[in-house]
Amino acid sequence: MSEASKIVIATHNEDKVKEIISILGSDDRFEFISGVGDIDWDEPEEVGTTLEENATIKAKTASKSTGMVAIADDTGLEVDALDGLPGVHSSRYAGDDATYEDNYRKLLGVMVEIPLIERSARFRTVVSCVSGNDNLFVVEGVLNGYITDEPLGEHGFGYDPVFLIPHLQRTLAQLKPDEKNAISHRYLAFRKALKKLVSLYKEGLL
Ligand code: ITT
Repeated sequence: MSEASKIVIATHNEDKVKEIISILGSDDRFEFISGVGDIDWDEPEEVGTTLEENATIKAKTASKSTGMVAIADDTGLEVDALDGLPGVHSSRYAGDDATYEDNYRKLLGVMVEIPLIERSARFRTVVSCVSGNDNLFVVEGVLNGYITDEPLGEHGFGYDPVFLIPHLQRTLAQLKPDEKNAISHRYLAFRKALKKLVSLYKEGLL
């Protein structure tokens, strides 16, 4: 049996790493290395104007500084009533040092006059996989929902307490980690990514 391919998960966000590792599961063909703690790599500036550009910037930075294949996601919350904001600005919506709570409180404040029926939104995750300067693939996952008028639930992270899944009538933060990871935007994107990795592996390209 050939050696496992080492793949760096290029994020500095520990909450994301936990979800990604759990979604990817264990596979003898790959050794996934956490971008938080396991290796040293530069924090790239996310100067792109799209999720795809930013995911690729993160993956390229990690791949170049480690010499390994790297996989990164960039995720944004797109609110229809706000023309897709906060989108690529999701992590800094309430300012450079904003906490998760600062960001969702700002969102609730901005949307205070908007009725529930008009509060549709989606999480979009774009995953980019890079080897050195070569982009191997880009895939995405989307989860549709609504923005609540108050935070509910204590699981998850980021905007999860204000993101309602209509058919469950619960926010993402009211779902246990396994429940979120079975339906989420990140799940949908990383399962597609895993299929692509398996194909590349079988072709001997990893
Ligand atoms: P890295 O760039 O190091 O990967 P980040 O926190 O900046 O970490 P993203 O750009 O992908 O990660 O995500 C932007 C923000 O969107 C993130 O800080 C959260 O506030 C929010 N977010 C991302 N994924 C989320 C999720 O699954 N549930 C709720 N909020 C999420």
